Amino acid sequence: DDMGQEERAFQARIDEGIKIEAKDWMPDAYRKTLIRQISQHAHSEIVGQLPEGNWVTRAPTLKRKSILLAKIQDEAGHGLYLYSAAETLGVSRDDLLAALHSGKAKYSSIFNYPTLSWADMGAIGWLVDGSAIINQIPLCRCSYGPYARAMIRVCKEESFHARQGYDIMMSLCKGTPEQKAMAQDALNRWWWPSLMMFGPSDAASVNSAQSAQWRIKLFSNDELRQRMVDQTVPQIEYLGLTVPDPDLKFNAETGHYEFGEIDWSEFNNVLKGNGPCNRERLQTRVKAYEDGAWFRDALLAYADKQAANKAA
Ligand code: FAQ
Repeated sequence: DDMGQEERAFQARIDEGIKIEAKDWMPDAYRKTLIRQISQHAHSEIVGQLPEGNWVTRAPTLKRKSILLAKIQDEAGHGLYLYSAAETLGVSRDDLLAALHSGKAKYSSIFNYPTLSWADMGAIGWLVDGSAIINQIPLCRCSYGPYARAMIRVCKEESFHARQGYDIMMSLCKGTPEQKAMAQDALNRWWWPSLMMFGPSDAASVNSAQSAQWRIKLFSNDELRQRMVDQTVPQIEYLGLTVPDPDLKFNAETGHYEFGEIDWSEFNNVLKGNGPCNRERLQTRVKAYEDGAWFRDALLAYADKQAANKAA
């Protein structure tokens, strides 16, 4: 048995469903895994603002524009929540941001695809936030307290996002033939990347077994992906649209949809930084950070002045 006594007690607490808190003892590898996942998640929320940000000035109505703005601002809030959760594990936000800006850190593959039409705002809310919810509802019960608690509010907001996305799709599908074609085109382009959000297949997922033992992962990548397909295909049918997968079929015995092979070479390529928008997304983030330097400097100068006044 290569587990020390401390580690055995730690695992026993996890098995009992007791939350681990920031100041509790934890194995180094547990801390590292959480920093990895929570920071990747935070970066995803921040970079995830960019594809939709492209459409704020082109929203078709004032109402759609205010909803889209609120949604994008929610994502910024989720990012800040998650950076705070990561900081409880002893990393600094500056270091996490530096890793993002240098291209070292990962963020979700999905945000490296372009948003070509207004229908993409519908498809993202519906499919991307929809997938995010399926992945994140179980995280509300994960073993690390600060992460689990952050997920509760995040999931409530994601539900609003998913509904606003489906509402855009419904309007387009009830509209002119051109509008319905836009909706179908957006579904065609976002369907497979949304399935890739859940990560590699269970057979290829290097982190899953350990994360499951630590109750960071309560369901596997493939289980959650299947849930997404089962939940979404009836919604596609309700819209009168077609699933862009010739192999899709319902298995009445299992009660699940069987679907075609995911193009893992595309997924791996996006992870390597070679997706359609990887470079543009990173450049935009770095520029936003650099353009904000004067503001961070001013905040620090103000804080220093307050501290000096207090000391005097
Ligand atoms: N993209 O061994 P596994 C949102 C990496 S939702 C990029 O299976 P793990 C809301 C993975 O990091 C999106 N990389 O890894 C929103 C690992 O690399 P590493 C964010 C991916 O961690 C909506 C390697 O592949 N949600 O932002 C992806 O056990 C609309 C091997 O994979 C979360 O982050 C991918 N799709 O499972 C915002 C949820 N998949 O680190 C704006 C929390 C895998 O060893 C607009 N995260 N990789 O170098 C998780 O649940 C997990 O981290 C998984 C991956 C399930 C993503």
